[in-house]
Amino acid sequence: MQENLSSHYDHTATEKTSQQHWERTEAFKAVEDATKPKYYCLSMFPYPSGKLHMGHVRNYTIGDVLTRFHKMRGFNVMQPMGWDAFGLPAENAAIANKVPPAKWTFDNIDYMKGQLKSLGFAIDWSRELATCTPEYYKWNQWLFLRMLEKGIAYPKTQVVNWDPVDMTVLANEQVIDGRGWRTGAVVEKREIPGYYLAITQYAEELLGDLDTLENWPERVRLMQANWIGKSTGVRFAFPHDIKDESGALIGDGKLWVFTTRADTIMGVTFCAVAAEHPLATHAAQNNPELAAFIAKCKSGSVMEADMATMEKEGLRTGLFVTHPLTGEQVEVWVGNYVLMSYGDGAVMAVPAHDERDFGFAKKYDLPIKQVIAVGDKSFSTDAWQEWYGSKEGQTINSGKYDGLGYAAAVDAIADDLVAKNIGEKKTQWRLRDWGISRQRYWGCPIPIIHCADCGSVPVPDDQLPVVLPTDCVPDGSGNPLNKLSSFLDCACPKCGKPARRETDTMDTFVDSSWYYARFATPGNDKAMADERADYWMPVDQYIGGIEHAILHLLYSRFWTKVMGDLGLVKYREPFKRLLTQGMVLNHLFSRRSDKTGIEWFAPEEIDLIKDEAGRVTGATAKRDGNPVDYGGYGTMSKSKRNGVDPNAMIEQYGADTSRFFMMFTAPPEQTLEWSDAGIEGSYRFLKRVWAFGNVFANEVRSKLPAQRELATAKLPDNLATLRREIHLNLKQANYDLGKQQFNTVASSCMKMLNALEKAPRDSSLAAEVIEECFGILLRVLSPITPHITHVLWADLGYGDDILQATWPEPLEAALVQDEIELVLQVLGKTRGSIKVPAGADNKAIEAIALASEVAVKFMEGKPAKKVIVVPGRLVNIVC
Ligand code: ANZ
Ligand code: ZN
Repeated sequence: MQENLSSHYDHTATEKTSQQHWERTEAFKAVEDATKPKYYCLSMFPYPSGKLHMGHVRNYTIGDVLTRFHKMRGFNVMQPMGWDAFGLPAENAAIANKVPPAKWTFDNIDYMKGQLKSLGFAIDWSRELATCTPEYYKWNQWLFLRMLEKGIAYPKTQVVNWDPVDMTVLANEQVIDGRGWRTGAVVEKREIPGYYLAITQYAEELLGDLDTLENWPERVRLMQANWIGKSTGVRFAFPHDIKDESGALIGDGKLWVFTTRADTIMGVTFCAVAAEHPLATHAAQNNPELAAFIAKCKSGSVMEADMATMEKEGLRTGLFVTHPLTGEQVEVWVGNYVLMSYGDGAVMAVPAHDERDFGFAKKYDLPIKQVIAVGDKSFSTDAWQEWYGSKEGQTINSGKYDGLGYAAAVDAIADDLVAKNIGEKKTQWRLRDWGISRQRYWGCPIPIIHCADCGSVPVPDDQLPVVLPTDCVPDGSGNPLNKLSSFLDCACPKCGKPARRETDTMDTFVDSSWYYARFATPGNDKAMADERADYWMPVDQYIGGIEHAILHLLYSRFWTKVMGDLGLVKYREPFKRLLTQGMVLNHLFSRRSDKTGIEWFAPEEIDLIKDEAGRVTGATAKRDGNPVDYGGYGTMSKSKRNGVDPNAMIEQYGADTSRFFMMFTAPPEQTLEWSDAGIEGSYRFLKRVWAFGNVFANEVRSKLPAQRELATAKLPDNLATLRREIHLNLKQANYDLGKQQFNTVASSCMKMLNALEKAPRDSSLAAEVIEECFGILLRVLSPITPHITHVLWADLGYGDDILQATWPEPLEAALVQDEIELVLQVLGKTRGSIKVPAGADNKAIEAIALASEVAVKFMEGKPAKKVIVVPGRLVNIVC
């Protein structure tokens, strides 16, 4: 026990002491231990972009609170950290600063690791990994080769963005308004070979297993389900006799389409095909206008989100196909809203019942034929009505199918198409296979060797890893590996002749698809995952941003299932529970000018104008006093200059204050609005905790009896009330921790401190109650603010290490109330209240009520006819 607790709260010293203690005792080193329940807590690892932003701080604080809470609850806890270290920003930095991406990346890692350490996170640094190291990415390559053997990885041509000036492939984010980000040249679409992973083979399992992820946010599961996009419908063909130049029937004389609304088949008035469809290509051969339209469609965006909102356009092909059930001739159009990558790249158009077809038919004056009726609602071609697309109605104008509901009509029509051998029911998936080839330098090399004689040959396992040279400095003109003979030139593993190495690297989503499993298998260079992964996996709690709701989580789930099928791991889902934290927001200030466009101001460059209620109504710039536009709260971002630097905050207020503010201000899933006042308030709270530590050291500790008596003593009212209040708050805090509502845990701590500050300190019993209650506060607070609680716990003599302390549970004895208060009514009118012993039965309560002063006064001497007791609430005397 140290006697000299400093009188003022020195966050820098406190944090240094605690962090040194954790380092010295290897407090967060995780060791497999079958005798304890394990808890693997993982926050999404950062990209080493340069420095942490507040979103990181929030993410990792949430993970740390959960980690520390579970550790104190007796779990064997692991919280690792690493670096998602490949990717484009390192190449861009290389171009700008002429340093190799490797150096930039490792410098950033050093710096950011220091920042993480200064926040006091309970991380097992012995498991640290960076995905750009050969020890790690060797296993990307190894698993890729296993996938290749199983047919899960396969080569296929892919469409890429081609910058004709730099002669290089651009990532989607390097294409700005259709032009290359560096050269400004109009980007072309090119077809080049690449490797794909057959995630679609797992579509059914990826969808079905979403049901087992009960502890994932509902909206994330929904987003995944929509992305996988299972739809059941009918695939059938319109026969035709359109032939190519060689006289062969195009597509064997069948135009295939996929529809979820086969019940509307008698309402088809035209067909529409995608710009890339063979019929479109054929029709364009002697139709320059159509050829130009197709070229325009191909160069445009293929984002599905854009498809929904863009202007629908099309052109006639002059070709006709035959309706399979009516035998009528149906005209074929090319439509920009038809995707080549979905279904068969063609649709049967039913303008009466499909909104896109409706818009298209109106625009080009094509027939609209109603074939579904809903009640007696009247159909008009003037404007689209929501009910036109309903599945609730019955077929009309459909010949022999008239009068059927949705399911019956689909069945009858599918049966007839099957009988004609021209269609069948089919399940269609929106999910596409995952193209992983990137024409970039700073990524994991794809382990393939190209030989003139043998073709594409996999690199043998004993030649792994294919090491990426780390001293290249890209200059923007394409992948430098293509000019590096020391990398390129190699011998063919099959025939031994000179051959060329593949220079494409893997999508960085590959790196993040299995890092969580590697954290459990550190240092093993013989296996991708070992029995330690069986112990730690799956991750019990995963925490990260909602922006990763779809791709990262889906790829990780897929990767896990592939590893499972290869017998490498025993689990089918990597993340048991998922928390998606909200964004960190701050005020936005800007000024528009004709010369420079929009100019953003950092909050510290601004004076706020507030109304009487303290609401911000406007702002002026400090530099010139002129008004700037106040844009409310927006996500912190570099470009809008409303970020707050974690370092500055840690220096001024300390890590504990930052952590407390993050937890206290909003529930973890919600957005968090930055506020200087909130930071100040958090700091003040911690100073009060420290001050109370001084009260304890100076006024309370000396009064503690050698033999503690609290367990058996009868407490006076004021002490019983204090103790009850602390235990009630503890009960609430434990409940909220279970629900991951850390903001209310923080407020329970504040309530505990309020109560403690008012506590009597005049007796040995009071000292004992304070000792117990402050000990509870310190432990409940410790996952959120671990430094201050570590020092107070040790220096006030509670124990050596608060991390080793047991988590407090509320005591029943402290929660019971000796007396409870009941409302007293006479003839149904509330007249006052009475106090009764907590365990009193109705008879005893009646007696106390009738004898009370209030009852005697308002009964006016009349005898009681009846006394009604509502337990715990009131007594009503009828007289
Ligand atoms: C006719 C029809 C009538 C349709 C109707 C809908 C309503 P989901 O549910 O997302 O699977 N479709 C099919 N292939 C397409 C493609 N390559 N590009 C654009 N649209 C395509 O969507 C299936 C529906 O999307 C299909 O059902 C088809 O339009 C369209 F009253 O067929 B429907
Ligand atoms: Zn060869």
